[in-house]
Amino acid sequence: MCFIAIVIDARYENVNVKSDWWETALFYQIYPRSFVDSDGDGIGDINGIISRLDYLKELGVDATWLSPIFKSPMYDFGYDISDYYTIQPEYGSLEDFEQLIKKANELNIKIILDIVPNHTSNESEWFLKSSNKEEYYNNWYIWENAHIDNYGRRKPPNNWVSVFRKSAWSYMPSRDQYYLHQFSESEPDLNYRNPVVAEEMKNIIKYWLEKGVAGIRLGSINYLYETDKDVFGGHFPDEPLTGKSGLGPDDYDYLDHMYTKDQEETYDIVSQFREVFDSITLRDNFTRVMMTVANTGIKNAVRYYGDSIHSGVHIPVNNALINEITKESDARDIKYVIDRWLSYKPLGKHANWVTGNHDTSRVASRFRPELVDAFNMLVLLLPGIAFTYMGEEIGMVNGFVPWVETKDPLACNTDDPVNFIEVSRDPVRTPFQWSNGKNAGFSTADKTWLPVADGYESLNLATQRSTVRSHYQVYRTLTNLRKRHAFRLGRYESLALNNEVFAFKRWYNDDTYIIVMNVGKSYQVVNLTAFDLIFGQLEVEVSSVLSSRTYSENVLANFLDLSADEALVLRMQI
Ligand SMILES: *[C@@H]1O[C@H](CO)[C@@H](O)[C@H](O)[C@H]1NC(C)=O
Ligand SMILES: *[C@@H]1O[C@H](CO)[C@@H](O)[C@H](O)[C@H]1NC(C)=O
Ligand SMILES: CC(=O)N[C@H]1CO[C@H](CO)[C@@H](O)[C@@H]1O
Ligand SMILES: [Ca+2]
Ligand SMILES: [Ca+2]
Repeated sequence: MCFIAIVIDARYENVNVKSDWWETALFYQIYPRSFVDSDGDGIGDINGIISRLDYLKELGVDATWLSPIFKSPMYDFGYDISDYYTIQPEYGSLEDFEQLIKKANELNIKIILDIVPNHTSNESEWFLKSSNKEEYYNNWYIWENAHIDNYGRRKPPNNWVSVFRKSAWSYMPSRDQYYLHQFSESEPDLNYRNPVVAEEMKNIIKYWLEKGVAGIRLGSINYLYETDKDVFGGHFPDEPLTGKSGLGPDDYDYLDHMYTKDQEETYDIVSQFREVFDSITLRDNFTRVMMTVANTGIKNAVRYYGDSIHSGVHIPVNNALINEITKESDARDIKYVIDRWLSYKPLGKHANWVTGNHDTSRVASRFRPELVDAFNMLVLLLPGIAFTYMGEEIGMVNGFVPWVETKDPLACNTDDPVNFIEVSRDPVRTPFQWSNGKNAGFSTADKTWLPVADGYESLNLATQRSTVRSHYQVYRTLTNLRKRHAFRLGRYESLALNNEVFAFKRWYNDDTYIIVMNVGKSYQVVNLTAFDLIFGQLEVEVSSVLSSRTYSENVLANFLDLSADEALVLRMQI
């Protein structure tokens, strides 16, 4: 539902602006398995989340999205759903979930669910019935006959490779056919060319929206369709090779995925799903937010905002800071990647920023622990919507999970006890570090599902809460600052002041801020008067943990020296 922004008074203190709840919201991602374990079985759960809602409130988050909590055999830790209408028993019951919504509502925190539309679990009833060719379910998945080679041997139908490596096809004896799985073998792709499947997914979305969730995240949306095989005489064609060096036929990047990603039909099904959100939004006069994730080129990515033909989604998750900013990136790269999203995004739509999730090396490990505050400043103070993956507010680092304890199917698929570490997602899923107590305060169990990361004795919430200067304190100050008009509604301008120093300006009427971050490893001196109307002195609002500067100290606009990794939020003196 659209609300029109009405600016009544020019002075920022008195401005009365209506914007819908999600347009500048802060979304906090909880990976439920690793957040809080309430019953001592070593696995996080819903009652655990309920017990820490006050923490989310204190942090200043508006909404939390939960990685999947539905029934699952957990080969891919919940992204392989076997029953979309049931909560995974080890996480709790439907009553527990209803309690979560109720308690969250009391604190005005919104709950968002993560529903996986591309595939089910291989142990879902739908798949088992389809495997047995039960009439109604026969056509719910992508079944293909084997390719019989010159020696009469049974081979997969074509060369398609799964995102998790190796053939995207697995053989099912009961049908004497192969099924397609773009991800793990335990995640057979649904067949969206069967209208019944699309209808069922709409029912699932409706079911959870009716339960009171404020929105739903639909991941891997650009994998929903494969090419139409009827166009190719009834056979799915091979994908062409990318020619990238150092790769073999088991590697995902070996092929150019022109037939298995970003198909035109995706945008139509997205607008059909959107109608479900809109009908409930309209009825209740409360916007239910649709988020999608598509790791794809920028032009495809922004198509999810919608166009004149298709209504799009509220939040097409922008993974650019995850996928394109690396240890090697400098200030110019950061500016470029941010500008690109803002340039391609349709005018009047809302940007969003993400630096972490349950699949991505943590900021402290991907870059340096010293840059944690700088990246939190980026995410929280850039224009639009912000996402934080749990633990980034205290600068958690990747844990160490040895081969024998490795759980992630992506890592197990490497069959490589040495190099698995390069792809394993377990290190970013280790338990939240609440305190220096047993299992970092996550659980009373003797063994937790993944080991707690080393160093939790000093890196934990309790310690950071009781310290004056900590990532947590910086984060809280930023979430408060974020409520000001300059950040919620203000304009944006950015500069790479030199190769190492990225800075941006946010302003609303006469309230003006400069956020400046030295992402390099050496001392730098910059001149902020390169920004229009920045001069004289600025006051420090927030400084990174290792900065020598403190709140309300003044700095000179035309001569600002920054130590390596130093990041500041400065306010222009009026
Ligand atoms: C589902 O897939 C997993 C992982 O590949 C496998 O271990 C399991 O046996 C499969 N289940 C069925 C019912 O085929
Ligand atoms: C809908 O909700 C908005 C914001 O909560 C409120 O301002 C508006 O008056 C409501 N409209 C109707 C028709 O109830
Ligand atoms: C970011 C995200 O949602 N990643 C998930 C995408 O889907 C695969 C397959 O289900 C999961 O393994 C990822 O965790
Ligand atoms: Ca538990
Ligand atoms: Ca698919």
